[in-house]
Amino acid sequence: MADYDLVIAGGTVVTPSDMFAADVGIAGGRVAAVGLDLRGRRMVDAKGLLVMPGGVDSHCHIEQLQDGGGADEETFVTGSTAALAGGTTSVVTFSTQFKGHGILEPFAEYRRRAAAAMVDYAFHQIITDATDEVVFNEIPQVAAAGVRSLKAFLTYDPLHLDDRQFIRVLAAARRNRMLVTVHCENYEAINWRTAALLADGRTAPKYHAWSRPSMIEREATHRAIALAEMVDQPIQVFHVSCPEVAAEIARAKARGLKVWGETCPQYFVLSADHMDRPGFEGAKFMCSPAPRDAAASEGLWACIRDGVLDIVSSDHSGWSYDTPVGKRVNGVDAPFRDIPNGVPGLQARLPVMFHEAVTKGRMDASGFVRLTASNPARLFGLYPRKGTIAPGTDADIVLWDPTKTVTLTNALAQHVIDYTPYEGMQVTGWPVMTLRRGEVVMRDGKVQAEPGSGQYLARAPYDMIEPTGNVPNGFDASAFLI
Ligand code: DUC
Ligand code: ZN
Ligand code: ZN
Repeated sequence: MADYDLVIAGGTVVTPSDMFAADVGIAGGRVAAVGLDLRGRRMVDAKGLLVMPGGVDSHCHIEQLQDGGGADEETFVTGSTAALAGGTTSVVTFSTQFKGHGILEPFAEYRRRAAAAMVDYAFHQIITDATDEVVFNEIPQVAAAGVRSLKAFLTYDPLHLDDRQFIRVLAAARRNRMLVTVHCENYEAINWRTAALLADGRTAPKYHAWSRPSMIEREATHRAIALAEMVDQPIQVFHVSCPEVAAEIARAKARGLKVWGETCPQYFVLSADHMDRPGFEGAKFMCSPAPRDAAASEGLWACIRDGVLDIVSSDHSGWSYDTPVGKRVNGVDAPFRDIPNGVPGLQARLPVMFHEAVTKGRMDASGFVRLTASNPARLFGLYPRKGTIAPGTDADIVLWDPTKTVTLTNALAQHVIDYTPYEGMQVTGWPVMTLRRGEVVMRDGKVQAEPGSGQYLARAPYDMIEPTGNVPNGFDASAFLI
C-alpha cells in the first residue's frame, strides 16, 4: 500500500551533516519520512542522483523598484523561473526605501508584486534614510510583518548611510530583534578615486575595479564590525570579495562577536580582467565589490574551510547588456561610474558552485548544501523548514546529476537578462528536477509552476540573532530613542 503522495527512490540523500542512500517520502508538501523501501502513489527514480535540499538564495535583487519609477527587468515570475531551473526554491530578496520616503508603502508594493512568485520568498528591508519615523515607528511594523533583516549600504548614491545613520539602523535592529546585512565599501574613498580616474580620462569599465580597491572594502568592513560591536547588534557582511576582507570577520568571530560573512560565485570565477574586455563588453562583469584576481578567489576557499565565510548567495542583479534600460542606460560611452552594477546569477549559482566546490574536490556535497541552503536558512530564520531534508520540513528538493556536464550559455538561462557572465563555462553537476513543497516544478530544465504559487515566508524572532548582552560600560545606548 502507498503511504506517501510521492516517493523519491534510490538516490543519495544529502543533508548538511550527512550523505546516505535512502528514499524520501513526501505527504502534504512536507517530508514525511526518510528511509528504505518507501512506497508512494507516485514514484520518482533518483538512481545515480543526489537528493539535496532546494537552494536558499539569501541575497538576490528581484523586481527591485528604482528611484524615479520603474523596476528591475527581472520580475518575480522570471526570477522564480530562473531560480527553480537552477535548483533554488527559496529566496530572500529586498524591499527598498527611497530617501525622503518611508518604508511601509514600498513594502506593501513589494508584497503585491511578489504575490506572483513561484519560489518561496522573504524580504530584507533596505534602509537609506534613517529618519525618526522610519527608525522608531516603521521598522517595528515591518518586523511584525515578518521581516527580520535590514540592509545598510555604506556606499552608493543615493543609498548610502553615514556612520550616525548606520548606528541608528543597528540600534533599531537590536530593539526589534533583526539581523543587519551590510554592503561594506568606503563611500568617500570611492568617490575620490573615481574623480581622479575620470579626470585622467580613464572611463572604461575596467576602471570600475580601480575605483574600489580591496582596502576600501576592508576599511568599511572593519568599521561596520566595530560599530556593530559597540551597539551589540549581530551583522552579516554581504559579498566578501577577498581573504583580506574576510580576515576582519575572522578576527571578530575569534572575539566572540556575532558577525557572519557571505560571498558569491562571481568572486570565485570572475576577476578584474573580465572588465578589461574590448569596448563596452567589460560592463557585463561589473559588480560591487569588484571581482579581484585568481589568488583572491583561491584564498576564499580557505575562508570557507575555516568557517569564516559560510554562505554563498548570488547577489543576482538584473541589468541586461543590450537593452536601453540595462547596462547601456547611459549609453555605451558612459564612464564606468554611470554603468549599473550587478551580475545575474540566480540560476547559475548552484551549478557554478557545485562545479567549483564538489566536482573539483574542494568539499563534499554536504559542505555544498551547508553553503548554499542550510546556512542561509539558519542565518535568516528559515531553518529547519528550509535548508534540509528531514521529517516535517518543507519538501523543497533538488535532484542533482553529479556527472552531467553542461556548457553554460545564455540560451540555457531562464532569467530575463540577455546575457550571463558565465557564458562558455563548462560545469559538471546539474539540477534535473526541482520540487517545491512536494510539487515537481522543474523537470529537465522545463519549469512548470503556477505564477502566485510561491509563499511569503514571514519570519519570527530567532536565537541566532539575539544580541550577546555585552555593551561598552554595561550601558545599552540602543534602549534610548535617539
Ligand atoms: N552590488 C550590490 O551591492 N548590489 C547589486 C549589485 C552589485 O553589484
Ligand atoms: Zn551590496
Ligand atoms: Zn546586492
